[in-house]
Amino acid sequence: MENAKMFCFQCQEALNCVGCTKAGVCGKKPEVSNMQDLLIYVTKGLSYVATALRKEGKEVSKEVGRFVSTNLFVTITNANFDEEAIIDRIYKTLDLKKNLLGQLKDLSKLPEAALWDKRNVEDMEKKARVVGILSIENEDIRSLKELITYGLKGLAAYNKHANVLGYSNEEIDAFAQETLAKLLDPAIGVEELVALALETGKYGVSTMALLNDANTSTYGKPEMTKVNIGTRNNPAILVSGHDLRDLEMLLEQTEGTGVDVYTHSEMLPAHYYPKLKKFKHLAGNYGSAWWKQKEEFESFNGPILMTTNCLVPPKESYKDRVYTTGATGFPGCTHIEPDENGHKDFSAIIEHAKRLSAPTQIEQGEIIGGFAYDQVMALADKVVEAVKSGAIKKFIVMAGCDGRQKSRSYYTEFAQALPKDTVILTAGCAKYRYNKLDLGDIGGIPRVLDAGQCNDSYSLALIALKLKEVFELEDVNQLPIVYNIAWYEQKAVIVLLALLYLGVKNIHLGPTLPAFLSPNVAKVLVENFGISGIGTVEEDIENLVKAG
Ligand code: FSO
Ligand code: SF4
Repeated sequence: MENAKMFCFQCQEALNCVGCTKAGVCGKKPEVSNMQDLLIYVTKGLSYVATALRKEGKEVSKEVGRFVSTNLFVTITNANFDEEAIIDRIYKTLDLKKNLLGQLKDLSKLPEAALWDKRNVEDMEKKARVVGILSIENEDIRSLKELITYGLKGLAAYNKHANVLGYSNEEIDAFAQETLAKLLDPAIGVEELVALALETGKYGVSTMALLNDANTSTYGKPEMTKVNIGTRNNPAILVSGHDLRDLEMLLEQTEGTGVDVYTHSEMLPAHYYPKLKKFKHLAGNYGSAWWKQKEEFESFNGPILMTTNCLVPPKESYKDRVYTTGATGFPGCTHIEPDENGHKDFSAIIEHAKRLSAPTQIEQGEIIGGFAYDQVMALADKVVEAVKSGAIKKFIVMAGCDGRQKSRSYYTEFAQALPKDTVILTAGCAKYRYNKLDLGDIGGIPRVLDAGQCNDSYSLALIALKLKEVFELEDVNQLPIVYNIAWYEQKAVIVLLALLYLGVKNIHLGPTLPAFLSPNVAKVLVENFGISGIGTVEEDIENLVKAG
């Protein structure tokens, strides 16, 4: 790695399952990757100072929590490719830290990250080269510190979505900052880090619960909904990412303008919420998972609003139609900032849509979803009866992410090969591998139950805990539920840590195990939690589904 221009191994597509060293497989350039490393470093410094202030009994404002969350979110895979935007966040972080340092009584024993403050790009580049992932020599410590950092990135993303809806939790913010501060400690050991990883999972559960609360209180409880996947004849805007508040503001501003709005990828579950689906011009869902966007954004014809990841570097042919907001960014694409009240003005994108043609239809029909906790509980009698009668023999949790690697066809083949007395519980963009297959239903219960976005994996965990109660079992692992989870980026890491914290064992994780797991750390996960990779479809159907 001596001559590497960058090093990143945070996602499932890390080059050769080792790490990206020249440019990211995702399209992230070395300068961006390095500045993201520096942003994480200064965010740890800021978190250290905030934690020290709390220890002195002083109050740390909510703003610090929001700031830390946004910084972490900006560095998530496929969120922000704009070096200038990242440098700007570094400056702002240094300003905020300076301000907090001024309130701190005891300035002795502060780590370098808490004091470092250089604002010229040359110094920043130099520093960025020495604070990256490989600056930690011991591979097990590095592995655990990165596992926790990635978990915190996922947690931050969910926290941010809750924050924009007016929901926050001081304990979650304080935990994230305290943990980031601990990661600066060169003496922290393996045992402490393993415990911290699990604690991160615990806070992952709280954050997903907070977001669930924010979403359902604001938009109502998701309900069974059929979503149109064809198109209408009006000009339209495509909304991708996960931020429901952005979608809501856009729906309000497009109402009565003659411009339709379509969801894309992880925005699909917006249709399941009563207060969002009531908008008549929310016309349907266009396309599939994030990685197909190069073709789908082309044929959509209208402007696209990226509210969060996953953004793929846009082709020149449609780049002028891509708008970013929130944590996302791409050089040359228009970025929409909120005003001081969080309101975003989407008039430019709406006017842009009016000048363009309606989307080209690429498919027709409907998909069904909205099976989050409350909807499944409304069907509980049916579900319990089907399990008792043997009509449903097993539930397979196939939540997580989709990705571009060919090996992911495993998930489509696995879904197709499942016996007809099984039901898939899904959430996240992983669903696109099988949500358009005609897998039928069991006594009116669809064989693919989509709970929603990746964070709605929380709902799947709640369903499992409820079934444990109904069937009077002692352990959630005694249920006829198996876990075959596909991961891609860091939100899947917090979902995984959350499931481990909830006591779920024997999770199969694919299509490959994370590059950031050292052999020893992988061993800990195998021995303590029974985590394993995937095999062939035939082997896995035999071992996971038919056995036991
Ligand atoms: Fe997918 Fe991307 Fe939702 Fe991720 S669109 S891959 S885990 O951002 O967050 O499921
Ligand atoms: Fe490579 Fe993934 Fe990092 Fe992008 S996010 S540089 S693909 S490891």
